[in-house]
Amino acid sequence: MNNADDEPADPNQPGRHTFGSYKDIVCEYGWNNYQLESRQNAENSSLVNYILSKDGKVIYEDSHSAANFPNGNGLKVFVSSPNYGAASLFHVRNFYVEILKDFCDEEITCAANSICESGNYTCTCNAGYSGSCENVDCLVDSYCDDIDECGGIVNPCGNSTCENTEGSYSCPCQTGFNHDGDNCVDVDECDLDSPCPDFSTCNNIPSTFECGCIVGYVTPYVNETCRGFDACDGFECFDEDECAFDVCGENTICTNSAGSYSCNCVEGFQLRGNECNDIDECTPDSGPCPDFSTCENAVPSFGCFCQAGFDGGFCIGNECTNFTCPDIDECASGTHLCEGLCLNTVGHYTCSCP
Ligand SMILES: [Ca+2]
Ligand SMILES: [Ca+2]
Ligand SMILES: [Ca+2]
Ligand SMILES: [Ca+2]
Repeated sequence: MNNADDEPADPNQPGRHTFGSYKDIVCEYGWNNYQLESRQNAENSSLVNYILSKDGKVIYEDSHSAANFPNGNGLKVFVSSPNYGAASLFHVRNFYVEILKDFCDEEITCAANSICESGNYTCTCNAGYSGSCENVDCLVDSYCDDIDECGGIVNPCGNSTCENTEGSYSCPCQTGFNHDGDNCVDVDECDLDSPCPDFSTCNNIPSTFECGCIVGYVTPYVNETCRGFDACDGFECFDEDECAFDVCGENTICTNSAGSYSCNCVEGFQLRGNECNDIDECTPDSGPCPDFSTCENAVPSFGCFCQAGFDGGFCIGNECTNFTCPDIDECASGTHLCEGLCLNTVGHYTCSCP
């Protein structure tokens, strides 16, 4: 059957084009990159069919086998002839080829998270997504799902945490670490923020930092140190009153000061080594005691005792300032034992006959 009277295939029109001497134009798709041409064989008058590229290059010629048709690349070849495969092209009547125009200009609805690629006639999943969308058929019931990059054996984040996100993933560092390229390195909070209060030191440690009072200062906190911003919020260091404790030892006076304290010996004691020992005021000689008295050391302090024949008695410590031991005039006081004349002397007296 010859359909020569049919409307000839216009290679510049969208359509479905039939090979051979039959033309079955159904305008559905675009005619864009290829042309169809039928030429008569000079020897036997048979028709030879060609698919030509736009620049005239023969892509398909005189084939009885649809398997040789260049499916893909915008061509879809269909064979519906019951005589397909016969020797003569005349018997191959209902070959037709659909040539798609710009794929993405069609009313193409690609799956969510995919993009239409005109040159490949596909919808391709966006980066970070994968799914069933690999060819034209993907338009129906296709999908592009987020790739869980963190779910594989290899951690794309190296030594840091992998966090899957929609369409991508991230590699957040743990708290207290910052990115340095691909690595997570500890943040030196002490260097950046001075997060510790007065009278404390800041110690940077992996993932956090620690505040501790300097020597001489204490905190009312249960722990002597705090760790991290939350725990150190409100952390304070106060001067320690060391004198509230027996830090100086015996015979001392403790004096508290900001960040420290001092120990002094009480009066009558002096520091020897780390101890306050009694001062032996009577060494050397008689020490602070006046003439005609005997010095006796005591703990603390000392005493001056007037010798026999001298008045004044005794004094203890500070009482001995200006203390004297005056001679007793036994002759005048009548305490002498002379039967004759009495002659007073320093510290005693003498008797003589009248
Ligand atoms: Ca992801
Ligand atoms: Ca740190
Ligand atoms: Ca103190
Ligand atoms: Ca003494």
